[in-house]
Amino acid sequence: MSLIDRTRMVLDHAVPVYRGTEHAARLTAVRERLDAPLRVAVAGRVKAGKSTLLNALVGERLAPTDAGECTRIVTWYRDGHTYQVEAAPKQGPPRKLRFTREDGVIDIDLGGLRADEVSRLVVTWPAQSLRTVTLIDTPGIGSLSEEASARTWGLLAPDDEETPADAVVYLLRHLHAGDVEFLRAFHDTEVSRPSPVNAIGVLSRADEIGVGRLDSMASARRIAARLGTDTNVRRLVQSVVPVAGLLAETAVTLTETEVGHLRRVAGLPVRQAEELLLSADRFLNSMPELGLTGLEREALLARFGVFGVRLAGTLLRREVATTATELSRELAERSGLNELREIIGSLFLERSDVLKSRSALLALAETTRVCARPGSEAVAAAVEEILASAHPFNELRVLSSLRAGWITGKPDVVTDLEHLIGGAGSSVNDRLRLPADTTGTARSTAARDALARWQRRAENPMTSYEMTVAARVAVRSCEGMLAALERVR
Ligand SMILES: Nc1nc2c(ncn2[C@@H]2O[C@H](COP(=O)(O)OP(=O)(O)OP(=O)(O)O)[C@@H](O)[C@H]2O)c(=O)[nH]1
Ligand SMILES: [Mg+2]
Repeated sequence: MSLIDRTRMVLDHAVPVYRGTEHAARLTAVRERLDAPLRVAVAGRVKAGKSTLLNALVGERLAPTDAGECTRIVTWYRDGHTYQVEAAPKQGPPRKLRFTREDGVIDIDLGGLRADEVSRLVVTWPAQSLRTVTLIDTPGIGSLSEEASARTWGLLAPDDEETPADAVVYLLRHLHAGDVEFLRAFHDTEVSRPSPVNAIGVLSRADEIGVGRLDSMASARRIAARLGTDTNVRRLVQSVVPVAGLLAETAVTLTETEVGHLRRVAGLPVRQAEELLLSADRFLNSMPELGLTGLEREALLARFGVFGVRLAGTLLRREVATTATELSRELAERSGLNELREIIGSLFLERSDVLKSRSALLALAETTRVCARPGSEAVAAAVEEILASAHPFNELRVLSSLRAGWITGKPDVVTDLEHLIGGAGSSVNDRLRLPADTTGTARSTAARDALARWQRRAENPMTSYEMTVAARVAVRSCEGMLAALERVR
């Protein structure tokens, strides 16, 4: 039986046990969540670019950026049939809120509620990108106000409540001591402690790293790679990718008017364009013959940043992109958005059943701990049994132990192990480190080789205890892959 089915079954047993208690509604919600999209929170320090990146992932400018009351409220963006915004006040029943939309940006009217009176907003929005994932925007952690930070903290590292997020995309502008502390608290859960299993790091506002120079993304990539090998970071997030969020958001919402304005910049000789873009100030105030008004220039800067204007201008001038559609595609690729999407796909979405089961079982374990009832002991034992024995959880535990440095070995052995257990994506080809289009005999041979290799390691008396335990898990992973390949044949 699959992990999610086992989880469903134990929840089905638990619901009647807690019927009539204050926990009943929560358990029903936990049960329903198993069939709903994965919940991914976007978190990070104040002004790290969270809302902007969320918009890029959705493909629409839904989340408010910059100022405004709503940036201080945890906001869910989920798919649905109608456009709707609902507030869950701390006191009283949920209520529908009015909203307007201008230039694609939505503006929510809190209807007299203060941000600190609202525990969360739920925006229901029909969008393809929200079919498989519900995105949660969170107030910045840090200096805005203690209360807003506390809300994000409560969402991601709850003590006695269900964890509303199954996974987190954590934005770092530069690594800050507060980030490490925050991620630690988030990962301080029972299944895997500390655990990088459900967190991805994003080096955000990547365009600003090279102060808007054309090679900014290359610099950001180097820094992200370095962060990704830092032991402190590795034990907290699975990998770190650089993303220029503003450019990503603009790329997926690009308008013909904007492209028209960019063509003016592209039409300049290279030297002049470079001079014009030496600083934001120059771009706004010099070269009246450019044919763009002050407002138009300001709008371009707000949407693209200096880096984006420079990059888009260059792409148009060199005819790497000639239409709005081509430009949008190029900018999305170069902003790092596609890479982030792929990583979210392979590390979160392909594994969503495991991550959802994990959240559900942790919530259930917590309920049985705080409230004993006739029958609750059996439920607790069943939960414990799944958490301790289900193969996907064993893989997650090995992954966290590897990342924490508790399992060590030669670098190529560690890399092999990390891939086999799904640390870089859970498809068979990701696990076997094969090109995405590999199929047939080449793939089954690779799986059999991996099985033989890890069986030898598991049985070798010279292998350390920790590595032996890990090797047994890898053997199970290989057997699972072979069985799956057998089924598709
Ligand atoms: N240059 C540049 N600016 C960005 C980027 N991402 C966001 N910004 C700008 O930074 C400001 C804050 O962006 P938000 O997306 O609101 O950041 P946030 O993390 O949601 O902020 P809070 O919710 O208030 O903590 C806005 O002015 C954005 O336009 C980026 O990748 N590059
Ligand atoms: Mg925000």
